Amino acid sequence: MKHTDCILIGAPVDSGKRRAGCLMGPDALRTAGLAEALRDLGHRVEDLGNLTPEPYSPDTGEGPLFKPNETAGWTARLIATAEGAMTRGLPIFLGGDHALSLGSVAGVTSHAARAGRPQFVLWLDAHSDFHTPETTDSGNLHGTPLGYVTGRSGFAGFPPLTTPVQQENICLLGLRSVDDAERAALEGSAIRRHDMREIDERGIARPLGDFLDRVAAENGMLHVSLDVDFLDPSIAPAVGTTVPGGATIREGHLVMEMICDSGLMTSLDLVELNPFLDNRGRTAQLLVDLTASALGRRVFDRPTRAFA
Ligand code: HAR
Ligand code: MN
Ligand code: MN
Ligand code: MN
Repeated sequence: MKHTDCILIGAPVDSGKRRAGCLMGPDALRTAGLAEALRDLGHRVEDLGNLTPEPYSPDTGEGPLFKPNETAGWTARLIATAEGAMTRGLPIFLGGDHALSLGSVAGVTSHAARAGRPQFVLWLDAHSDFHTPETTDSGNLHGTPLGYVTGRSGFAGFPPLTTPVQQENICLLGLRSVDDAERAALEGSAIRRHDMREIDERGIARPLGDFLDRVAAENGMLHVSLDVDFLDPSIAPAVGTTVPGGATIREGHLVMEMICDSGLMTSLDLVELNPFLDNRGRTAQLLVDLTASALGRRVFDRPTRAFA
């Protein structure tokens, strides 16, 4: 297992939805021992502490969107931070709600473009997060990161996107809550999408393996965005938007183990953890364990993709 320079970036973004608490996420992940778990695997770990948004004009509360200016300030800060971190190692963004991925994904994608490599995105989530400010019913911007990074219109006031992610380079895994406007837009797109029904029928290894093969074939960079609600709420209760019928502990670990075996992951988000809703830290601990699996923790070494 090759040793990696892991860069922990606290992003206590809490402006992407109305229920507060994700601002405590980065410190919960630290308390659960994220840095120690990665060091135990032989990696170097640097913790940049917690970011703040770039200056923004106060949100007035008027209009359909919740805190658009604050979220735009976070997006600008995260784009710049992601671009810088990518030159030094593997950034791990400690959320914070999923609005942080407007910035993390846009930033790593602009770095990939400069390096002349295609950016791929694996989205592990109950939701598709493909809204725009014009299609969202809730006004919650944590439902819009994939709309922003693919270059959909309606993001006035946000940093202009230098490089959109190509639709066919995005894979959604774990879907079980998709709004009508998102479904219509997804069906007209080249985004790969796998709902829980398909995972029940075919297993999670096949769609993931096919996607990882494509990333490898195109020498791509791979950003993994792990939303806590990808997991079933019975094992990961600390999230505001629980949807029953999610991934099991083993499905979560298998995804991370396959990502590790592929050697392809270049950046990672851990998002939507709301420690205020947790049960004795078990969700934070599970995220630490899943991250450890993605970076080499295992019971035995075995041939790559023996099961594919
Ligand atoms: N689609 C719904 C909305 O736009 C719910 C979005 C919830 N998103 C997250 N992250 N929790 O996936 O409001
Ligand atoms: Mn999400
Ligand atoms: Mn979600
Ligand atoms: Mn909605």
